[in-house]
Amino acid sequence: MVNYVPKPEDRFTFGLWTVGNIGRDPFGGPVREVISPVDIVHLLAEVGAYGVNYHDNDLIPIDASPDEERQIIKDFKVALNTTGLKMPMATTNLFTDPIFKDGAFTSNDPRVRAYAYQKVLKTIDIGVDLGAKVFVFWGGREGTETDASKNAADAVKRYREAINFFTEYVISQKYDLRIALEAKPNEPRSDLYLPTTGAMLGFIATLDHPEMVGVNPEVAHEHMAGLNFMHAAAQAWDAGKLFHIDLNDQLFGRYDQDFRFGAAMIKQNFFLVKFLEDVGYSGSRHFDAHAYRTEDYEGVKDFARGCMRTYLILKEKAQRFNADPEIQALLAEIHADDGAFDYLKAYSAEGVARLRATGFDRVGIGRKGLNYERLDQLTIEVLLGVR
Ligand code: GCO
Ligand code: MN
Ligand code: MN
Repeated sequence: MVNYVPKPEDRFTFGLWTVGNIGRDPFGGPVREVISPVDIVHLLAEVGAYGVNYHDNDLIPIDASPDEERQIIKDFKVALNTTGLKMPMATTNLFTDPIFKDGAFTSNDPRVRAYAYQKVLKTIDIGVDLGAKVFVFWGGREGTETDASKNAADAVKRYREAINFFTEYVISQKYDLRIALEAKPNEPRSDLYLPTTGAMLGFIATLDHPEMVGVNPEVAHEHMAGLNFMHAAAQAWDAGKLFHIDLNDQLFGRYDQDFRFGAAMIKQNFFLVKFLEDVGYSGSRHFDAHAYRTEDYEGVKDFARGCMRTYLILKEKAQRFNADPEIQALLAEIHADDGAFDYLKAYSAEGVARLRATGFDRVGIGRKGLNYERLDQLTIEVLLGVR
């Protein structure tokens, strides 16, 4: 811990597409050469990651022949076995190929929707074979530029039919696989459907097998919408739906930055790590980010090591916060509760009568200072390393 060395129990994972990102952006071409999935696995092992996740086409080119596909999977398995890396999550690329330019499950064209289903079924089979326990759906192109093109309620209906189809498939195959839905407000479409983790949680409740479906919230995506990511993760946790998490960083209101974890908004990320550690989240801590475009592959390793190291530093800061006597004394005061109103935790007619008969010192309670300035300053001092 003192050296912030990643351990298997930290469950730090990276996508093939993260450290394998070649630095293309809308204004410029690649700045790094493509490296093979096998090389990526070795790079991740070198920096101390626990696992690697993938999209079907990060591993197998969309037009690979069956022979090529078999060879690629074989080589990948050898790399996993040699390095001991796990492959806990798989996902389908339903956004890069031009066929998906108007979405996959929400496309107006039934052929596109059917092709997307076919692609997902295949990725589920291969993913399970490689060891995946979580299957992520990120609807990269499920959205619009013009709402003249689609009915937004139909789009949600189509998305629901798709997820219901896949949960039935997983059940029929007796796979040990859970589904995690990832929200994003925009980019690459002008507006994406089901734009926030909260929207996803509402949607899950309408599915045929809600128990098999949770969320994969991403720091950057809630930040793009100007939302408090930790609150979204906490709501998902409360609902028993935090199946996976995409860690990275991002300033509010910007393009999809996908920065190194902790690179931009350290205080938010501190409260996130503290939350995950306090509640005992035990799933993958997946870094869905990529190195700055300025970097070569040594810089990519710095990036990957930095994600994990910052997480572990923030974890230690959370322990420090939890052990700080002054902070804990303030919290004890703030959270004081003598149980006098426990009768309101469940409704009863008797409770209502009792409540009606109770007098409150409204002015006195409203006048009392809460010491949150002091508490926040102490938090900042823990973060800045002076406590
Ligand atoms: C993004 C998304 C993706 C997904 C990935 C796995 O903004 O590009 O976060 O990286 O997480 O497709 O579903
Ligand atoms: Mn993202
Ligand atoms: Mn993501």
